[in-house]
Order: sequence, then structure tokens, then C-alpha cells
Amino acid sequence: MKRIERLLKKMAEEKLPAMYVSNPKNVRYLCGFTGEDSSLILSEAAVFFITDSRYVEQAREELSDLIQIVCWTRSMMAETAEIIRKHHIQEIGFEGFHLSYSDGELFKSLVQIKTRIADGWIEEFRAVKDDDEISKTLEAVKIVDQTFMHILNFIRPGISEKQVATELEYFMKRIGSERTPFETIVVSGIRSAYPHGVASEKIIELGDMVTLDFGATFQGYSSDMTRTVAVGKPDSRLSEIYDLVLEAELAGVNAICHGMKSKELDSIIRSPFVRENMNDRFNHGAGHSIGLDNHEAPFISYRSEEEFVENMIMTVEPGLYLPGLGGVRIEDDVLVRKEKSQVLTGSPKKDLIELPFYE
Ligand SMILES: [Mn+2]
Repeated sequence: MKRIERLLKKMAEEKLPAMYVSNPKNVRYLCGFTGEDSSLILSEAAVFFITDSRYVEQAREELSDLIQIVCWTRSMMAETAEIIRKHHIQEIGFEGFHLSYSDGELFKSLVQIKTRIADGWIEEFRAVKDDDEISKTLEAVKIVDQTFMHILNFIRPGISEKQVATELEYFMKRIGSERTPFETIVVSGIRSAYPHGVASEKIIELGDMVTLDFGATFQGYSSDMTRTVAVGKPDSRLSEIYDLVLEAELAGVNAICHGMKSKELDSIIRSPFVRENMNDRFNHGAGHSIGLDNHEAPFISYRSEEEFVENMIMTVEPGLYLPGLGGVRIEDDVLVRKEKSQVLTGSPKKDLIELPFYE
């Protein structure tokens, strides 16, 4: 109930008497419910958890006795409106980011009271992890590290990207991952120049760079790591950009700390690329937070004035992409500390791994 109390306090500060929480990750964060299709109505007087008949038993097991479980009959929204009416709630906040336009319109027309968009409040709490969240993330990180060592023995010329992705996912599940938090990326050869290409039927060939970007989930918390390896000897331009990406990545993970501005970190990560006139080959964000969502606030961005705070968990993930030739990305998960932050992922990266398979 600590997290709910914190939200109630924030609502009191913002003079918002009630709040409707529908983002399933936020529902889970606040009350511990691990299922789907459920929402919360919070007010100083009472907290309601609204679900359907599939989840009532699970909710009884997972929720505090202080939360009233309501099983809707007509629809989630109709039940929400009913509770609001019965309890004489005068104004309610909701998560505009999460509701579709139609659901938002329906919500407003059903509740018939003053509504206010209250986006990002819970996400702001979620950005800074507590000890329990950190230890769950560490478990998810362990799974990707072990899986990387396994996959090095699996990747060889003649198998497809999809086979590699399937093996990655199967192995992660076998050693304790609940699910992949995002679609596993395996791109090889010229496809490694696609920052977010998903695994295809393409066969891995000698001389290919292979980029693996994958994550595991442990008790809801995700990890996210990227390594690029070579199969045989790659084009020398690709070995060179490997060193440059590694330089950028190390600069980022060594610099990030409590109080640093997001845009400051972004420019530290980019500086080796700027020096070598290659910044235009780095065409995605330099990192993001991980937690119950695989991409959550804050983000590393040249536009962001936001400051990192101790116990945020950030990815740092620079990459360079040369269309028609290939690409490199290196990504680690970092626990932000006051002085020197802690790199959680431990998979090797110091030298480009050239997998020893020759014809
Ligand atoms: Mn990532």
C-alpha cells in the first residue's frame, strides 16, 4: 500500500480527489496485480480494483485486503461510472497516454463529472527503483548474460537469423525468463545496418556482423542488452566502427551518474561519433530506462533537461550503421549511483568477438 499512499499524497497536492488508473503496468506497480484487463479507482476514502470474472480469484490472492475488488457486469467503463456515482466523486483524473481516443471519450461521457488528464504521475514514481525492483532487474540481467555465452556457441554460418532468435528466446525461457519484453532483434550482414530489424530468414554467412538485441523478464522486470559479434573476419570498416561504438558506449556508462542531465550524457555518448564525423550514422536514441516496461521514462536525449537520479536503471546503447555494409550496436543496463554508476550487464564487449567458424 506504500505506493498507493504515495499516489494519494500526490493527488492531495494536486487537489485531485480521485484517479482512474488503467495502464496495466501502473496497476501492477500500485497494487501488485500481475494479470490484465483491470483498473483502479483511488480516492482518500477507498481504493477499488475493477476486473472481470477471469481475474477475481487471482486478485483476491494478490491484493491487499484494504482494496475492494469489484467484478464488472456490463463493462469496465460502466462499472467505473457506477462507482463514481455511488461514492459522490466530484472530479477524477485519468491516464490520457494509455486510453485510446474512443475510450477517453467514452470515459468522459459515462462518468459525467469533471475529468483531468493525470499523465506521467505514476511513471515518475516508477523511474526510481527500490531494492526489490533492483534485485528483480538483476535476475533478468543474469538471464541475458548467460544466454549470450550460450548463443556464441550456437551462431555459425549457414543458420538463419530466425534460428538464432528462436534459440535465444528458448534458452532464456529455460533459465527463468517469463517472456521476451520486446521482439528479439537478430540482424546479420547488410541487415545489421537496420537498427531495429527483426530476425528474418536470412542465412548468416562468413564475414557477417551479427547484432543481437534481446531481453528477459523476471517477475515483471526486464533487461535489455545488445552485442554485435562477427562471424569470421568482417570488413575492416566494420571492425573500425566497432571500436568507435565501444568508445562511445564506455564513455556513456562511465559518465552517467546522479544529477547528470540527460542531454549532457547524450553529448558525451555522441562525442566520439562527432569527432569522426559519423554522428549522422547514429540514428536512434542513446538509451532509456527499463523496469515493468522495456522502454520507460526517462530517455537519453539531446532535447531532455531531465536529470538522472540514484537508483534509476538506464540502458546506454550507441550504434553506427553503414547502409549496404553493416552496423554495430553495444548496449548495457546501468544502475545510476551518486558517483560511479554500476554496469549490471556483464557480457564481454572489450574486443570484437570473431566467432571461430571457418569453412
Ligand atoms: Mn534498448
